Amino acid sequence: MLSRIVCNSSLGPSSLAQLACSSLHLLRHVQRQLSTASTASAAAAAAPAESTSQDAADTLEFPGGRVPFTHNMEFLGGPLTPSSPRIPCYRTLDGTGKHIPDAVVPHDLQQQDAVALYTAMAKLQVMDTICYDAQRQGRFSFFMTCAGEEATVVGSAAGLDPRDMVFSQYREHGVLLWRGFSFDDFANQLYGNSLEPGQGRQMPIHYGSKELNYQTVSSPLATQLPHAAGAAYAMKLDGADTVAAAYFGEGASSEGDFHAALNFAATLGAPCLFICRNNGYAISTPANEQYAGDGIACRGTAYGMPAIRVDGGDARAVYCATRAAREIALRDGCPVLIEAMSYRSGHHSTSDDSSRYRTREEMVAWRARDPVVRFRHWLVANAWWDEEREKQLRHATRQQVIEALEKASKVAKPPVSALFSDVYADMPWHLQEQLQETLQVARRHPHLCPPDMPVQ
Ligand SMILES: Cc1ncc(C[n+]2csc(CCOP(=O)(O)OP(=O)(O)O)c2C)c(N)n1
Ligand SMILES: [Mg+2]
Repeated sequence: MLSRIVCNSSLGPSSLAQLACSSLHLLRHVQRQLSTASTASAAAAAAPAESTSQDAADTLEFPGGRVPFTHNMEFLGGPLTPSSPRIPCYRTLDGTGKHIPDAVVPHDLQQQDAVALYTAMAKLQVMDTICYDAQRQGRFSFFMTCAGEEATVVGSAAGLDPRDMVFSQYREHGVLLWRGFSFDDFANQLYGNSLEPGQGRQMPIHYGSKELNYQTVSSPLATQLPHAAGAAYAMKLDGADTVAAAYFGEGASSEGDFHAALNFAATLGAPCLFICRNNGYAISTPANEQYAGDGIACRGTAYGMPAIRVDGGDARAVYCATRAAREIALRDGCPVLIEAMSYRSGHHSTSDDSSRYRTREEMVAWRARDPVVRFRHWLVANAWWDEEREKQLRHATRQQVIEALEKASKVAKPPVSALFSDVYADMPWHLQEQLQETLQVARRHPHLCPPDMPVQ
């Protein structure tokens, strides 16, 4: 059923009628084929050679399956219009957080898990707000929030197994928060101090954690996708019961690496979850200029993998879809594509001003659909959450984040020599020479180095 929905979506404006006609045509054709085949098989004993050539006259024998011939010259698909049919978007909570009575909820959240999921989303929101403001005050050089996408990121994280390897884009720090990355860990990375494993070699927000199975963020878009496909294939070869989870934006899906990754994963049967955050924008490029088809989910079918479109503002729906996708990937040995529809409520980054390319009305309308509030309404309706707990959580988180930033700001920066370390076990002679030269320049011109960076 799902693959049928996904296939249909690639059809054009008058496509429903076309689809009905071509489906009917196909059905009749298949019926004809079957009756031909049964007649042929009845005659097979007498004249096997003839039956084969009759069969071949009506179908194209191709590796992987028979392709039926048709006498109609039909093109599939075409440019979409606003009224073209679209792949439906799975959700379990309505826009106000009310349970939808006939929603399919195969893995419902029990109180403890639901509260944990909400807590992580609310903490993420508080941390994002404080870190955004801290960057604007000039405390560190760059920051990105995931405002508007908290349910997509934390809901999917909760649907994964902590052992699953995550390959993120950059707006998915909620997965780390869910897995136990502390505010200190975040703050140390943002300040690029000597306590962070990357030793300040990357820009802020390029988090990574070996312990939490989270590959370090890499700025060039979509490069994480082939890595994830490869890691998933390795898991399959090892007989592991884990998946690789690759996150990316709808903008990144225009990169060649996206297509290479999906095709490799599909043909190799690699248990990889491709989780697309379709948040409507790639910096200033709106989604309708990013692709001409029906979003990203339809591409899953094209590559031969199950795909689903889910309401990225419904944490419970994202959680259910991720758990189900994980089960399919491991059971059937195939990748699965999830397209989570949401909205980037914040600016692209601290270097962006989104009021230059989108209207205030649009932003206000989406902010009113805050996924954190929506999930909280469901919790409150279940009597699992109340105003007092909300106040305490936000207050305590605020204090913890501010303290973590304060502490991280006082930790020394990595030494200049960290520019050269951690590449080779034994530093080659030419790098040793360059290191000595760099140290001499830094000593001669101290103003070139940040004052808290040891020249050693
Ligand atoms: C290969 C490459 N091209 C361009 C960029 C510049 N760039 C950084 S983020 C971004 C937009 C990506 O949009 P999307 O994938 O939708 O993710 P979102 O920011 O919306 O979460 C662009 C174009 C880049 N980092 N890498
Ligand atoms: Mg985007």
